Amino acid sequence: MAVSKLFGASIKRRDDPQLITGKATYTDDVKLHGLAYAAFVRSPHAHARITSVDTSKARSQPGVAAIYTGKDVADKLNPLPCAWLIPNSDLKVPPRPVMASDRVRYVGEAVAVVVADSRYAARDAAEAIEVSYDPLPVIVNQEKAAKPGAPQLHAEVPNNVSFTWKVVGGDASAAFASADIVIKQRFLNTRLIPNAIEARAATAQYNSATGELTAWLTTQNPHIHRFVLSLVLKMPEHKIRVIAPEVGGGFGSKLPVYPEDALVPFLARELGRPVKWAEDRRENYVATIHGRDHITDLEVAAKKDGTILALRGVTYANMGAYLSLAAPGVPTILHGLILPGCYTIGAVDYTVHGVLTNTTPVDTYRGAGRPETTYLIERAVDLVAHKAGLDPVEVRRKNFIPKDKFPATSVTGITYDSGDYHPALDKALQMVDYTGFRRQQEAARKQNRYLGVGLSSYVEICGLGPSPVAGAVGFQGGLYGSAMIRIAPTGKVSVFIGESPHGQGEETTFAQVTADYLGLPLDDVEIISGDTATTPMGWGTYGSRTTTVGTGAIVKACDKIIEKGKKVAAHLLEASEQDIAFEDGRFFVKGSPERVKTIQEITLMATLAWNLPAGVEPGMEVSAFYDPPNFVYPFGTHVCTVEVDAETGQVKILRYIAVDDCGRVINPLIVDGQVHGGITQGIAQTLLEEVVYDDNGQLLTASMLDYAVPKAGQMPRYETARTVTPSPHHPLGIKGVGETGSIASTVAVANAVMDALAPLGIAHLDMPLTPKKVWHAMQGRKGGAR
Ligand code: MCN
Repeated sequence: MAVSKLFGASIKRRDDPQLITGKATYTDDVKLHGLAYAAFVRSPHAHARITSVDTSKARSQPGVAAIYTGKDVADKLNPLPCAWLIPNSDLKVPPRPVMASDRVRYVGEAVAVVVADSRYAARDAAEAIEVSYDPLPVIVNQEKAAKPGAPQLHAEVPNNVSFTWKVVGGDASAAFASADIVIKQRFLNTRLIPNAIEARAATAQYNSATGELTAWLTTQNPHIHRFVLSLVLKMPEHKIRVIAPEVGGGFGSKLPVYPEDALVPFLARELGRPVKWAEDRRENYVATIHGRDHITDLEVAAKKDGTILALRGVTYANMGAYLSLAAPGVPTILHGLILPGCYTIGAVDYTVHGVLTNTTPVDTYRGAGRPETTYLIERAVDLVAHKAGLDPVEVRRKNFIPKDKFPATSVTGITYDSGDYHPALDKALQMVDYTGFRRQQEAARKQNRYLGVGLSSYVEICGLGPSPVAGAVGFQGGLYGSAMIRIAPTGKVSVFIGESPHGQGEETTFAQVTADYLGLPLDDVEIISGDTATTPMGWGTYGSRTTTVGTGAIVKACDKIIEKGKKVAAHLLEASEQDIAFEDGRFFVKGSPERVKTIQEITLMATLAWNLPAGVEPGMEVSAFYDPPNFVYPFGTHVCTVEVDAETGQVKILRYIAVDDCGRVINPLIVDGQVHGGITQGIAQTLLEEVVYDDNGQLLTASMLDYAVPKAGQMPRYETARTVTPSPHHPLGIKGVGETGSIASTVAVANAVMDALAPLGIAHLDMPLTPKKVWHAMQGRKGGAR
């Protein structure tokens, strides 16, 4: 079936006008009669015993409707589950109560909640609650937390190690024994705070007559939230409706089910009154998940000619104080399995320790595990090049998995569906004028100016499904896509999807695919998502999966419509079904194009059901589920050029070029937008952002004044291009793109800075590459000090 007219067109996102004119409805905009407001009391200690909670003063404050402490809810609510139970890892999941009752384990953990008639009354009363704490020793560093004698967080997790996961393939020892070059390097992957424009919120209403609960939540996956809420609230799932209105940006941080997501519905049920809570920014920084935070010791074995033989390493992944919903899968399945990157590497021996510390829980942040991998492997490639005296381009070329080897199974056991890495690299080099830049760099060095060029050739694993693999790797859910298509009698189409886009643009791209496939005008197709009462079961928007699994389901549903339409058309046109063709929204008799019925006419006849062939049901409504046969593996090369100022250590990005391959592209404008956003997040990690805790577990970067969120003026102009290698197993050849920018960019910039500093003998600096850090590193080095 042709999808060629709207598919590939740069159509502006349909949801933008309402988003940018203040007309969209966010969770905090939901207004309900009799609404009460919740405010949380949060622990100021990173680790302490709760000795008493005195709510008496708060209870007498004006407007207070109710107060609940951790103890009050302990029997009424189940603990929050962890839903990625990675096998063969000795995983220990400590219980995570929705509110702490006897012990707090990170600053920001909720201890009590007040419900009052206004936000302000709730806040004031929360401040009047007196909690006494008996402080306990604190540990924030994951490597130290795993050492004997460290403060212990949970009785169920000895030594704070919640899992140890290994991926081993090939013979790493033999490879290291035969290597000409062995590189050992420690890499710190900074902890980050996801900064959605809107923080989290929850609004809930309980109908005691019907026993039905409606929860408006800032969620990327309403069906997962409903599933988990039924467990935590001890309520039947069909009595819970979860609605995700506009969520104000998620970036992975709105995937987990949080304590407040359960508590606010609980409060509405208890009080028989609707309740709302909206996080403020300081609360957001401690109560919403953080991302990344790895300490890795990596060894690389290579030959003199740049051939990479093996990788060996150990990572300590900081999980925070509890295992958040999907957290164990991030530094393991989504990180370790893709460690060889784009390269034919014969051996990997890699261990990940997931360690609990007195910090905010860490979970999925854009790229989730894969930016950490790309950072390791692409830094490693540059270090090999450096040591072997080779150009980093040559080392990449030498080790790329050749085009004719796809589908290629890596030594870590995953099968890359397709790939053709050289053209993306060639295009990036040509766009940046690599040889020209090297000449410029040479000339600049003679004047003590530090120019650098950094490459990042990445491959990533996304389009998350298939479901049997999800089960095999311990993910406690399915990973298929779903679509229900309903055509109204007048030919207008509603497509209900199980995924829940929240800024990625599928309202537009999915309409493009459906309209193209069914030969309908774009404006006649509407995409509906984000409400468990109206949409089919789906597993949410994350892991750049929405488009691959979602369009897979849409295409299947469209095929069912066409199949039914052919039966009705054959009957009405008095032809046999085999003789009916469908093209461009028209059913016609092959060879007699004048004997024709439009899809609108067929839909009307199917809906009226006056004259249907035997065995055909009335209506034009179908649903389909699509479970992909494999993941998809987008790839590309990003290249960045920088100048480092020797006087100040300031890194200036001169050019940033992204050549991505996400298979066939539905909407180039939207794909560019996704790439731009991801690159910005990646560059910010390299140059600006860093979560800092002190040794007492106090978050020092607890506001936007202290945490360096990137600003538009700090970012360069992005130059984007693409190669197209369709996914061989996806019906439309699509691969995901929502995270590629964040996966590729961090290390492109880091490599560029290290390339600039190479004449000073600096091989590696950890992120963030702040002026202070860079300037200090340059001091005392040949030509570096001024
Ligand atoms: N697309 C396309 N052609 C392709 C691939 C994708 O036209 N070959 C389009 C899609 O149809 C969609 C967009 O590009 O409009 C991204 O699609 P996809 O790659 O399927 O990614 P998801 O929709 O699953 O989005 C998830 C991804 C993730 S994991 C994070 S985190 C993230 C991101 O998307 N969070 C975002 N982008 C975000 N963008 C916004 N505005 N807000 C967030 O919270």
